[in-house]
Amino acid sequence: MSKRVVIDPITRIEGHLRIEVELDANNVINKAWASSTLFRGLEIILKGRTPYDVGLLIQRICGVCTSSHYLCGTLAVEDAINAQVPLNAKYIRSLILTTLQMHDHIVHFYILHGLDWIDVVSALSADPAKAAVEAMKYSATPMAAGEGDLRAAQEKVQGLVNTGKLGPFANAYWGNKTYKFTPEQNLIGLSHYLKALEIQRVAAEAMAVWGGKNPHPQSIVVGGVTCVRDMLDPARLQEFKQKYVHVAEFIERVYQADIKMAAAAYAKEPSVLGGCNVDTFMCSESILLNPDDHLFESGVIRNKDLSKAEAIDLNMIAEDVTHSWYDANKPQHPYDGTTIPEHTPFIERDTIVGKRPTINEAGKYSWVKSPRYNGEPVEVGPLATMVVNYAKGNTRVTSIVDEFLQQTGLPAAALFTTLGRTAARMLHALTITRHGLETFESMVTNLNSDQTTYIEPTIDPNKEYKGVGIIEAPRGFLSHWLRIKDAKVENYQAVVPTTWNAGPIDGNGKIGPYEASLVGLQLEDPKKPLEVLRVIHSFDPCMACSVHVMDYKGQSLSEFRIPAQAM
Ligand code: NFE
Ligand code: MG
Repeated sequence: MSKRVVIDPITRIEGHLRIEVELDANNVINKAWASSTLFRGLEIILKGRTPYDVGLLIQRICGVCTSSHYLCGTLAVEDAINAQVPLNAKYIRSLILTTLQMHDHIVHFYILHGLDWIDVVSALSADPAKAAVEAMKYSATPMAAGEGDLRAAQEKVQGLVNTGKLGPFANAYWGNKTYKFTPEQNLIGLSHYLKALEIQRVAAEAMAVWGGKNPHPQSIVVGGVTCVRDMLDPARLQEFKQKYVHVAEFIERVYQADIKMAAAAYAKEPSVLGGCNVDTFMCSESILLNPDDHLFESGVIRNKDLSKAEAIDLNMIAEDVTHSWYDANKPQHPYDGTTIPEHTPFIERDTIVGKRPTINEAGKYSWVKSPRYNGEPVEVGPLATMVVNYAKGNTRVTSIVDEFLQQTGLPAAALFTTLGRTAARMLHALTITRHGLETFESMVTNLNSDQTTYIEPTIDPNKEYKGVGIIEAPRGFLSHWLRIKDAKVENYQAVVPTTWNAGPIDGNGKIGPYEASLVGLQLEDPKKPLEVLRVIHSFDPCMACSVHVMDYKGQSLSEFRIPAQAM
């Protein structure tokens, strides 16, 4: 008889995500459903607003990919009205994205995903001297991994254990058999987790040099940027560079080393060697290095074929809401997309912990829509960027990926796994880290002869416009689609990376990346489904911000329902 397991909330992500799986007699997942349980309606809020405010309003979609929606919304307006943007502004925007990617990937691997790989309890029994020797295997210049550093990290966490208040380390599935690091490797990972808390702050500060603050920078406007004084101040330029180099060192010496350690320790762990069951991958162009060159090219690959990539045809994008809590009778291209909430309840059924409300998979079950490309589900994110650029023969990518595969002894096919997805994010960060300063140098050179940062745009109230903004956010391909009428926003649709990956089944019965990634996964213990968390976390989910309040035992204290028309 099949068994139903409900995991809600999935923690260490942004927002609300519920996963339900059905297990066979051997605890192998044969079906999985992903549900986002919070409606927000930012697209509706924009209607009737001036296009000049789009960026500032739409950036509130998210506090994690802090500047993605700000920039993407601004680009959509600029595309619509054909605004000219000076080269200096393009460089600044690119630098903001570069530091966002570095920040986001570090926070993801260490704070959100790391404890799926690192068993903190095991780290407490490690020998710090032995661990320091172990760390030398994965980096010629380890950081926060000397014997003294490791002993200090161990004592810090042991101190938490002694007080009985585990803080961020409470309520995890410690001791699960699919943890594969030795105690010494776990201690290295734990020390780097603590170091990452410090480094992510530096990355946020680097972004704030140009953005004014973080999260949610303020310096991007339709037609350019406003951080003129910072760009022209040698002290600010140097401050940025120093912070950048500080973070880059962590990515080179720590993040890279830990992923190599994980690739070695987890090379035979079945639960991380699947988890990639959608065949199409897509990414956009990103990171402007000079007027003629982006670090990453855009494209699509199909059938996991690393030998060829196609150009993206934006007309092939449509969002299906057959199983999403919206009203629409056919897939919609985002220029004409609607956001009409239509919520339906969960249904009671047996689960492994008794009768519970569960997803009604025959009906609607998620606030996430299901974007499709030419009718196919698509995985987006750093893995997509790396494999599309690998297929295109982008030598900045092939050199880094080939070096990693050669050093770890993994075949290229291993990229299409949970382990590969987690490794690809590090490789993405590493590629950016090694090239991001080229953008900075191009800007400094350009400033010698051109100090333009803004060209005033115009919007004709008697004209209708439409435009799209596309960028590569940390979680992947992001597009914002806009129509303008009477100099106001007429329609707005954001098709977000997590929407591509987390959407429910579509009207043709095709399942999206999250749900597909879980099928075939075997669980050691259905009541401690660490394997599910590890697979889902490898996508770096970002749902929406929370409105529920929980007490420390996980009891729901209250629930707030906001009618859609009030948003
Ligand atoms: Ni809210 Fe985001 C990124 C965007 S969502 S984190 O990256 O766009 O997938
Ligand atoms: Mg949307």
